[in-house]
Amino acid sequence: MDTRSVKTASPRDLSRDELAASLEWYGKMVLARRFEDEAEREFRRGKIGGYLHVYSGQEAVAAGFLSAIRPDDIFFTAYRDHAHAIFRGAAPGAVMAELFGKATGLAKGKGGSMHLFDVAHGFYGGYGIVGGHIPLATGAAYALRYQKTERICLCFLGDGAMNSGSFHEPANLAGLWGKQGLCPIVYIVENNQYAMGTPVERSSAVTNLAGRFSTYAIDNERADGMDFIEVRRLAERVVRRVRETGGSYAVELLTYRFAGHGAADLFQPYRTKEEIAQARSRDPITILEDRLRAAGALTDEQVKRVHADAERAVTEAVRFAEESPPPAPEELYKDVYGARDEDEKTGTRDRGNTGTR
Ligand SMILES: Cc1ncc(C[n+]2csc(CCOP(=O)(O)OP(=O)(O)O)c2C)c(N)n1
Ligand SMILES: [Mg+2]
Repeated sequence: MDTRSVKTASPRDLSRDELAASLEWYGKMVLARRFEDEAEREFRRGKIGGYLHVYSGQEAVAAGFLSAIRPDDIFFTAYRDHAHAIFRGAAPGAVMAELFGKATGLAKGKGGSMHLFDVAHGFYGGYGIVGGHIPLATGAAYALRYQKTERICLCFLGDGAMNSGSFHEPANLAGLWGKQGLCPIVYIVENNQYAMGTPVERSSAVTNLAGRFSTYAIDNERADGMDFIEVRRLAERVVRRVRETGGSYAVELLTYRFAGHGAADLFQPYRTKEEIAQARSRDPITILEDRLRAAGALTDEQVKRVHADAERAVTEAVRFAEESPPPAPEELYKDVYGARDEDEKTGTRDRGNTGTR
């Protein structure tokens, strides 16, 4: 499906709840975009080590789904994870401090951009190994039913991740367990059309990615991922179904990443400027802004205020990250596999013993 051909519904059909949620999430999406722009700048200033992948362009996907789940639900995603954390309630300062490798970061400065973690908000990470989180999310969904809760799990994954072996094994189990009402998971494929520089049609013989879930008897659908209100409607329907039945479900949302794959992908030789410009003409923030304006719910003044608030929050996040200390040396062997209990107490460890236990 070409996302450019999707029509936006009439603004007058927005319910009161939808209007309130849309206003709130418009602010969050503007904040996430501003955060990502700044993160890229800080990377170039040498403030952020390791690697950095920004989410700009894809905001309506995570926003739509995370606005539709309960506070006690959980979710997993890959390495393009800053916005997911902020959307779910992590302080922008704690996210920026993690990118800076500081002790006040969301993962104590030891995870970095790709490994955000915020269990208090149901966010189980942030994973750098493509497809590596899919088995974990599937097992977690099973555990939620096994423990007889009504909680559900969201698993965001990229189009590229669907070609990994670690996609197929859990998908098979999710189909199987889901039929027994034991796997309340929604797989949300963020089809941004590329895995690094490889377009979907060069990495998968079947380009209807939603349909590939049918192989495992997981019901699925495909939709536009650029309109927050439509994604949220879809999310509410799907989340309700998964919660009620305990069955698994998959959605493929068509979206686009506006920036390079990662901070080092400056020239993007695999796509044209025209293609990027065309995708940007359906910017999810502009689409939501237009819908809210058309509904008479957003004025120029409010838009200005939302942007000023985001600017202030991000400036404050950078200040917080800059001023925070790095992790203390004795933190080095904490929270890692293989540290012995007594070593954890003393903060020392035999460097010869690197085996995991
Ligand atoms: C197991 C593994 N293989 C390869 C890589 C290198 N790699 C990093 S991102 C990426 C592309 C993933 O694309 P997709 O799942 O579509 O996510 P997107 O970056 O588009 O959000 C690859 C191949 C990796 N991190 N892990
Ligand atoms: Mg992709």
